[in-house]
Amino acid sequence: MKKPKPRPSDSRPSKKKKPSEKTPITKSDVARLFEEMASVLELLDENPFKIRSYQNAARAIESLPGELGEMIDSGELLNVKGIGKSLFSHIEELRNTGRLEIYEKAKAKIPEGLLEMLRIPGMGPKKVKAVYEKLGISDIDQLETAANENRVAALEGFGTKTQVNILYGIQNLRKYSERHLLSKAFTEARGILGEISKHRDVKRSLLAGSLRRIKETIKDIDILVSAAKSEAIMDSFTGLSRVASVVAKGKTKSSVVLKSGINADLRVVSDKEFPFASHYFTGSKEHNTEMRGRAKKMGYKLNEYGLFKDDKLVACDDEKAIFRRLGLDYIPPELREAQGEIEAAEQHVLPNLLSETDLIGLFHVHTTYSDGTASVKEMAKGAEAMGFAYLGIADHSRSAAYAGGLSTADVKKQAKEVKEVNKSLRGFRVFQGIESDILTDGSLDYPTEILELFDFVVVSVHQNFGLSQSEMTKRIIRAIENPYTTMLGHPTGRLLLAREAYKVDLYALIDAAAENDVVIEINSNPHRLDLDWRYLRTAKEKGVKIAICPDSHTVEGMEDYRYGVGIARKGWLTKDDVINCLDATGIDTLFASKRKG
Ligand code: DGT
Ligand code: CA
Ligand code: ZN
Repeated sequence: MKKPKPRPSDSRPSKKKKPSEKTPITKSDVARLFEEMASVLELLDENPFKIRSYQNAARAIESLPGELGEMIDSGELLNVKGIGKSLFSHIEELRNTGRLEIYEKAKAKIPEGLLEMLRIPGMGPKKVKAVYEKLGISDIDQLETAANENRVAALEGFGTKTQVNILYGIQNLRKYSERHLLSKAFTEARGILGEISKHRDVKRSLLAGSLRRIKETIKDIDILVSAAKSEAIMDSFTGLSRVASVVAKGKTKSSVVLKSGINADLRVVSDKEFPFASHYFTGSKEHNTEMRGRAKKMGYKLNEYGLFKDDKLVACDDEKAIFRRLGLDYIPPELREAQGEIEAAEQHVLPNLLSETDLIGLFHVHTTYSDGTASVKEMAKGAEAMGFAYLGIADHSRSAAYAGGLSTADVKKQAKEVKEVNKSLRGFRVFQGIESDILTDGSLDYPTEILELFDFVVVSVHQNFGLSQSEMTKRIIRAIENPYTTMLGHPTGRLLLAREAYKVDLYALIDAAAENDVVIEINSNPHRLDLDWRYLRTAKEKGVKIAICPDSHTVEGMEDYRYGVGIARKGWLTKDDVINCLDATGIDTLFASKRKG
């Protein structure tokens, strides 16, 4: 790689990477690292054969069946095409030490900003090299400036369209790296709260902010505690083992960056202030603004320190008391989004929100018949152990070859197995469903005589995401109209912070679902949370029923239903809106009515 002439802005210090915690190595970790190694070597103008060998190895490892660790120990990995002795020893090194020396060395030879540019969709090593060598661009900020100045389009192999895509990609990257999945933030936040709330000075404690409101993605963790004195609490917070660096440490507020990359704030207030602070820091900002406006109209002043009348504090023991003072029913945190919750609370018409204990069963889980890791019986027993009375399995259909979709023979074999499991597990019921791909023309993935064997049919889009909005909408509506369709799976296909939703008219899908008695799922996998909560009230108003679906591929993954319940609550749903609250007999009736059309 040729060094470009330095530009004045090149002197900016590069950000240091945070150390990451050691976890067992997975196939995708190794594949990702080999892919990155290939890119680094390409940036360094290394031998193309060497580059290719890393790329091939990455692909080979990604598609390996079985446990990587076992294959290393048995040496079986050496028999895999594309994994020679030296790559094998790299994988061993990675597993044993958590790092790969030659990768670290190669990486050290190039500016860190070049590697970051590789994360922009469409910016492969060739393009990164071109902007570096020809324009002297060595990080994302410089690339953005150059693209805005129209200097990138002029490069050979780029053009205006690429330049626009680069700018769009940079925007997305920024948006995504600023936020975190709800599940990841929750895991961290609960861990911190668990430790902090044990502190002897702490009276009350709470996770506030977007986490408490169950937003699908989270910018930062807001923790609030009440205590008479804060120093020792702040010391233990900033000294937690999950803390990577301390941004600020004060008497009332401290901010840290966690090793996981998430920022966390801790605020300590007096116990008298706690209810007001908890309301304020739960937000949302928009809800707070409306509340403050209402208070003002009623002759009060409301802020994070209290509710005041003529500058005198109106004492409130908890949030409920604040709402009551302002003539409102208690508004659950999930609803505090300025979506009409204050009016509803005033008129005493807030919904009686769904709770986790209302659920009697779950739908849409995968088994070893397709890409799940547990058998029908293991999944059923897992659900039973979690307190459920039934489980609707739904493996992938035959077109989903990448996920081991079921052939018609598999379907019949599984039907037998489901029958046996139902006989052996008394008082528990397995429903045999299928997650049928919606083919490009909107038809389902099996002929009628197979479709009618299932208790229920979930229909989902898994390929051909690039259709126009009207084509995609037509395609999915056709699937909804299929008389065998029971349920629409992950209606937008989005992967939070990773893949945009495909273009589709969700209101038209909701109308079609209402007309055809098709249930819509809340895919409760924290990467999806799809249908989005913002559409749930429309669905409910149109009479569409909702199913909480963990879409899990493991027994433990079924626990994700809790996120689905959170999202359902956020969408104002009650137990009457959610089919998981029917007992097995109710589900039988619902599914049977569908099959008769
Ligand atoms: P995010 O972006 O996922 O962190 O979302 P939040 O809602 O957690 O936002 P954050 O962390 O900036 O602030 C926490 C809460 O504090 C927010 O929900 C409402 C309250 N808050 C923060 N800034 C303001 C403000 O300028 N005005 C009002 N009324 N409330 C605020
Ligand atoms: Ca926050
Ligand atoms: Zn799916």
